[in-house]
Amino acid sequence: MLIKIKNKNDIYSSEITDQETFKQRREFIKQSGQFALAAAGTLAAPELLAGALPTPAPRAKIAGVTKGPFSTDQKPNKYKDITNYCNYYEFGTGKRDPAVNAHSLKTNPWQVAIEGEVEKPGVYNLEDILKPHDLEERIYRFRCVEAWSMVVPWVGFPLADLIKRFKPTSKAKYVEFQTLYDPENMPGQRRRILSWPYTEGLRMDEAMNPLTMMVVGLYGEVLPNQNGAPLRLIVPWKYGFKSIKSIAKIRFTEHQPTTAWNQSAPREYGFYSNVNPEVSHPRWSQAKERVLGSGFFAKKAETKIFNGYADEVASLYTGMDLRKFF
Ligand SMILES: Nc1nc2c(c(=O)[nH]1)N[C@H]1C(S)=C(S)[C@@H](COP(=O)(O)O)O[C@H]1N2
Ligand SMILES: [Mo]
Repeated sequence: MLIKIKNKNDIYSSEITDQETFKQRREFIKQSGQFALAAAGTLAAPELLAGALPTPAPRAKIAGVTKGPFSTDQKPNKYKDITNYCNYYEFGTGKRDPAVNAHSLKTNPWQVAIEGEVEKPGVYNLEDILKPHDLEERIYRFRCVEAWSMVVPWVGFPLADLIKRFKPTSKAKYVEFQTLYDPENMPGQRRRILSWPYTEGLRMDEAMNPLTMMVVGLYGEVLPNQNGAPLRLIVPWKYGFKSIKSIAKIRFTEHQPTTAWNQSAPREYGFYSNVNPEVSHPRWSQAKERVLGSGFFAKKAETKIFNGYADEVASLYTGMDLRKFF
């Protein structure tokens, strides 16, 4: 990721690319004068380090998980890579930082506030949020805006099923999500990297699409903190930053919500953020991706429109100019 630094006390970042050449990175280190952050950036190739990655402690197995629809037949990435190569700025901007730091997140007890244009608002215990839902495993492709991708066996259930239970009103056109705000246990929130809490949003039809998942597990086990425990979103046809972690609030709104990355860099991160090889990020192409685990020197893969999920979601955007609504 490319981190722009104004001065020591005013650190803000734009989403970051690890597709950059090492030369650019060195240039950036020179310019930024912040070696610590830049050094974290040089760890952006887990393949090179694979041998050195710690095996994460096993988490509790989730019982009664069935095979869900929409799974890709691509081979999932290793648990080690998925849990050691994360973006979770509340725990640091380096890919390894969340694995090292996210143990300080307290996921129990956990509550989720349901707010806004909805018939059954309230603050619900996580158990009550999860109770009625059967859990399924879906192996999804996942594409970060930084032009790397991986394949992940998530455990969860369709967001649509949860939304229906709370009965949105006819005014509910969008859904906004917020991560927990807890600067004491989330050290990144003590720095002005983004405007906290991390916020994301979907149009109602995107939220109701059967691909959109509420996720509680990974590889059949309870989700590790660094991957967004205890409850996160997964929207597989959008860039990774839409898939907000550790959700503490779900708000139904009439108007399009602001999102953390759009607020921080509106020219770079739009509301829709659909994976689209034809629409470049202002600072890099989105045409190709590096598949994690394929080796740092492996040929890059072609990025597919909607991350390969066009059959399921292209119709949501009929008539929209995807360059304008990026
Ligand atoms: N709260 C929160 N959610 C977040 C992020 C974050 O920094 N904070 N990073 C996003 C980005 S940029 C990506 S690519 C994915 C990464 O998910 P993973 O670490 O489980 O692969 O989480 C997204 N959700
Ligand atoms: Mo990302």
